Amino acid sequence: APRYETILVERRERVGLITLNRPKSMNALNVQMSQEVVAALRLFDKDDNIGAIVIAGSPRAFAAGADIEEMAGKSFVDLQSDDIFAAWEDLQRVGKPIIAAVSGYALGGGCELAMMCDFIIAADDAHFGQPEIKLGILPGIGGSQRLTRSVGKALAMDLILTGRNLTAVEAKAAGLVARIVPATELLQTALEAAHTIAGYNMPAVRLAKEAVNRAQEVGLTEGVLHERRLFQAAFATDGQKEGMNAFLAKRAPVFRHR
Ligand code: CO8
Repeated sequence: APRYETILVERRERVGLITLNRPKSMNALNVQMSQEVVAALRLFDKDDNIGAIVIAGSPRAFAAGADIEEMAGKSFVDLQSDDIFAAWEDLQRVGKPIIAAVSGYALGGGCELAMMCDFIIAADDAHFGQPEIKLGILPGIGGSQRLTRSVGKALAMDLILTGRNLTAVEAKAAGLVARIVPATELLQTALEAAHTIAGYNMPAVRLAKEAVNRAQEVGLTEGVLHERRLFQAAFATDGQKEGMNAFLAKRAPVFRHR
């Protein structure tokens, strides 16, 4: 198994768990961490024994942003030629669902990483924000785009221009967060949600994720057409027969893992 320095990687039955682990800097996202997270995700995505993935942080911070120490001395040309945060875009190529389990601070790149996951479960003590403006910069890992799509222009402008944070309750009301749970129950809740997903017909799970993501990219007519084709494709899987036959026979379905 690969050796990681900035993350912890575990398996809990059919769930892959990635824990961001740079406690001295509130899980600040550096280049090494981006490479390790993406490498771990790729291995889980290819592994038939894994059906869903959880990315978690620590109680104090999911991640307090990109590593300011690492970034501070960079020039425009450094960023342009090294494109140090491009690795995060590989999250988009993971076909299995990824849940962000957010407690404490999810700021800047941390909020952006959470938004790149498929949905967010937040602890009641979570804080979300894009405070880059306070550092003289702006969001750079998709925050201006994903936050705007998620919560709308008014609130996205407010957060990105003032740098203020949202509480978990505010983030839930705005549609950024799917669920809020007590901090002590966060990891268990996220693992249970992932475990539920991992028990379903995997090809259908991938198709469902693709269908919802399509809604972020295209207009309604195109999106509905795309969904129709994906729906039809689900009927080419063993799991569709199993799911429906089990329902009709009044028994629990047993889905294969591929
Ligand atoms: N980078 C590096 N170190 C950090 C970061 C960070 N983002 N956040 C916290 N730390 C460090 C602190 O420096 C401190 O280190 P030390 O103990 O050595 O002094 C340690 O973590 C603990 O932090 P605090 O003492 O500040 O703890 P508090 O509880 O007082 O405050 C906060 C916690 C509110 C989270 C505070 O640390 C903070 O405001 N952090 C910075 C948040 C921020 O501005 N994030 C945005 C970063 S920019 C970004 O994400 C841009 C992404 C796009 C880049 C694309 C480039 C191409």
